[in-house]
Amino acid sequence: MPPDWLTVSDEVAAALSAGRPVVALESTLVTHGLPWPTNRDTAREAEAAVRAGGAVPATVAVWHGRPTVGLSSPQLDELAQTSGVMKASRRDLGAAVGLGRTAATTVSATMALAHAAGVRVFATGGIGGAHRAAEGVSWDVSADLTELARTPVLVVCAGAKSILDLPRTLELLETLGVPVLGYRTDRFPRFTVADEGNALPVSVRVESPAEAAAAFAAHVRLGGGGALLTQPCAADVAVPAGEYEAALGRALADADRAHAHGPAATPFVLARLAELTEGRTLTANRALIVANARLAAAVAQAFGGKM
Ligand code: PSU
Ligand code: MN
Repeated sequence: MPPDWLTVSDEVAAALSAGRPVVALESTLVTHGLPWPTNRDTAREAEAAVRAGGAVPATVAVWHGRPTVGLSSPQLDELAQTSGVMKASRRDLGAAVGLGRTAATTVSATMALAHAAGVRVFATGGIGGAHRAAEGVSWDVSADLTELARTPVLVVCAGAKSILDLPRTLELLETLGVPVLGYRTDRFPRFTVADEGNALPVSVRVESPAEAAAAFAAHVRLGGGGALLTQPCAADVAVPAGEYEAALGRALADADRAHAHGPAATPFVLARLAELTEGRTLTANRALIVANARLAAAVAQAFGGKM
């Protein structure tokens, strides 16, 4: 039984009580990560990919003060079209609930609510992490990492967002005891950036959804928290590293000039990158979110009753 403060949609509740696979999806990428109407289309496509994979999608948000696992289509469309929605990471959930707000949930907040509902698998684009020059300058390290350390949910993603300092993000994941499973890869994916020349290691490679499920289930049995299951963006839409880094240099400088810091930093830089690459990062971002939703459905199936 979910706690009384949590709304779980009828479809998701029925699937959970019957032991059928469910995949959580987040809402911050809809309100803050992608522009209208790509955000609505991506959210619908991700839900459809989960269904095509034989699982039930459960998009998560706080709806007028009610933490909700399994938004309806009209709710999702409304979120996608509304500007200025609150972005809630783990720390903001209490304020959103206590003050009756509607809020989009980041990876950290989505993990917390998915876990409260009993959902073990969650798909997103790229997690947050250590921002470039975070140490001693901004201390901007995403709450996604601390939530991964404590909450037993498997997050299927294309690594961490490539606007970040990826080597430091990987170091922090190790420190926090978060396994990084590479799905048929040895490399930690770089979100929308092409995988050639990537030398960042995952902690273990898995070859199938069943292996991912087995490694994660054992991690949790041994007292662990969350884990990542990572796959790179499809090569035909990923942005070459050289081109990406040039655009990112400009986007980060623009963010600084616009004083886009803290929770505003990531949305600003993603939007500016989309402009500077003439939409190529958007195409890549959309494709990788949908691919992750598809893989998450397969892993949720592989769990069966094993956890
Ligand atoms: N994945 C995407 N686009 C996004 C995000 C993930 O493809 O916009 C969101 C997630 O909600 C993630 C958040 O938790 O960005 C990280 O924000 P911050 O860097 O402020 O922690
Ligand atoms: Mn941050």
